Amino acid sequence: MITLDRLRGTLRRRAFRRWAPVALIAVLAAGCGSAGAASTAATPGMASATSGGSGSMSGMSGMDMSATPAATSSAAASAEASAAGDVKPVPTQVLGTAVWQGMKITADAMTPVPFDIYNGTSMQLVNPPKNVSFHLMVLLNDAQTNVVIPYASVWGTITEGSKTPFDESLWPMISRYMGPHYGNDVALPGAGTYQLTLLISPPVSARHVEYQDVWLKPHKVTFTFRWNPAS
Ligand SMILES: [Cu+2]
Repeated sequence: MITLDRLRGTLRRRAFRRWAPVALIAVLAAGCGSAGAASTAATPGMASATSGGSGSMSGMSGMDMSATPAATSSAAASAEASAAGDVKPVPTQVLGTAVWQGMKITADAMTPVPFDIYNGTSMQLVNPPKNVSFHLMVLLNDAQTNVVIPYASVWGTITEGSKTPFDESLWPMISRYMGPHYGNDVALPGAGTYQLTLLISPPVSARHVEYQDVWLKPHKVTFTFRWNPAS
C-alpha cells in the first residue's frame, strides 16, 4: 500500500532524476545593497569588492564599476544562441585549487548555463554569450570542514599572453547542486593555455570568532589551465 509520504518521495526522486543532469538555473542571492538603480542591476561588482583599496587590485583593471558587465552586453545577443541550442555540454573540469588561511579556493569549468539575476525586486535572465566556452564556478569552502563560505566577492581575470578574454566580477550565485558559489559564463577565443587570476575579497558579514583573524584583505591567486573546446 502506498502511503502519501511514499508517493511524495517517489515523485521527488523522479523529479530529481529528470533534472539532475540539467543544472539549469542559478539564482543570484542579491546581497548587493549598492545595486539600487535599475540600470545597474546587472552589475555583479559588489560594494565590498571596492572597499579594500589594496594594491593587489591594481592589476585588476575591470574593477571600474562603469565597465559594461557581460550580463547586459550578452543578454540580448545570446538569446538566439541559447534558443539555437548551440551550447555544448562541458565535462566538469577543475581549473585550479588553492588554500588561503584555511579557505579552500576551487575554480571549476562546467557546461554553460543561463541564470537569473534577482536584485530583490525583479528577475533578469542572462543567457550564455555567443561562442560561450564554459560556466566558471569558484567555490570557497572551509578547508577543514568543507562548509561553504558565502558573502565574499570574487573577480576573475583570464589572460592568454597579452590578451585578456575575460575580466569581470563573478556573480554570487546559488544552485541546487553546487550551493553558494561565484560564477559567470566565459567565452574564450579557442584552445590554448590560459591563466586565471582570482581576486578574492573578504567575506563581509558577521563572523563567529573562529574566523576573526582570517580573510581580512583581498587575496589573489593565479592558476594556469589548458582549455580544449569539445569539437
Ligand atoms: Cu554558477
